[in-house]
Amino acid sequence: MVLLNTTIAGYEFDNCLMNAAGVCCYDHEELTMVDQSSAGTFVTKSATKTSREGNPLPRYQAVPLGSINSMGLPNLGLDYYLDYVRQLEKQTKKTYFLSMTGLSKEETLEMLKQVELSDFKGMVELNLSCPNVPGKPQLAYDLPTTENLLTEVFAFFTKPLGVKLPPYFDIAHFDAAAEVYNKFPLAFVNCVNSIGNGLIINDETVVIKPKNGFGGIGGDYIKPTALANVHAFYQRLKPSIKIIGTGGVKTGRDVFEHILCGASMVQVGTALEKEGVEIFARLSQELTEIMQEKGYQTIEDFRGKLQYLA
Ligand code: RRO
Repeated sequence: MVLLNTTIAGYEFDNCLMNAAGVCCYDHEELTMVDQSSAGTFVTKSATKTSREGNPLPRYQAVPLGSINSMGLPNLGLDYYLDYVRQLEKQTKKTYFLSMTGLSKEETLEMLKQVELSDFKGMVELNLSCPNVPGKPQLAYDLPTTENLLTEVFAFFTKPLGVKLPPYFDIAHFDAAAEVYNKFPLAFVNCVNSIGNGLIINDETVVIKPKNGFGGIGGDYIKPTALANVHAFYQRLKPSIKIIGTGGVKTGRDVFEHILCGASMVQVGTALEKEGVEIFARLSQELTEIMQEKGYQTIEDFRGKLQYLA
């Protein structure tokens, strides 16, 4: 008998798979589809205080090995997502993730105060890594500013909160980033957001309009980077900070590898956009078959147990 359940910050999930923020989570209709699929829960599109239209179209393009996007944070505003999740919480025992990111420190703190004062029972995923708002660098590449923000957040915020991180690419940066995140009572870190500011070209022309074609890369291109970030933070963070693995997941084998690197939960972005919510049943089946072959009954039997060459 194989079980795919998992735990983050003491909260139980029947299935370790869910959507990645930004995919299938813009409105009630999309969120309901994930909620009613085999996924263990959902995360909402990163919300700002008020709704945003985002960048001009075309702003997302799938290609054979992945995707590029420069959505520019289109969302329906914090109230919309908070109200919807609070309504669902009255009907089920599931724990949901609310993603948010302020356009300034003040906006982030104001939104978190609103969530703190509400009766929301789930977890917050604070997005420190949006690569696509013109003129706004990714916060998590500026560690002193990130530390300053998290210090102010945890001065008042008492609900479970984790952070969505961009990929880091240097061992010294893994060390420095982990030192900062270990200072806080984070429920989780989510590795990784898209690899920022790539370019995909068709014939002689870029494939998305904003930022002259520069955009966040997802899909097959980013799996090795995602696995490295999951494992680097698994090795460095205190055990109370769980890891959510995101990046390049389109088969049960990809899910297995994220868990082997240390992920307690695994999110699906580009492949969910391509295949739809049926992907969660397929990935669950494929992961179950791998676990059966290997004699694993739960994901804890192999989580983090990546082997090294002697
Ligand atoms: O909306 C976006 O352009 C976007 C966001 Br907020 C993010 O965190 N990651 C991404 O690839 N796109």
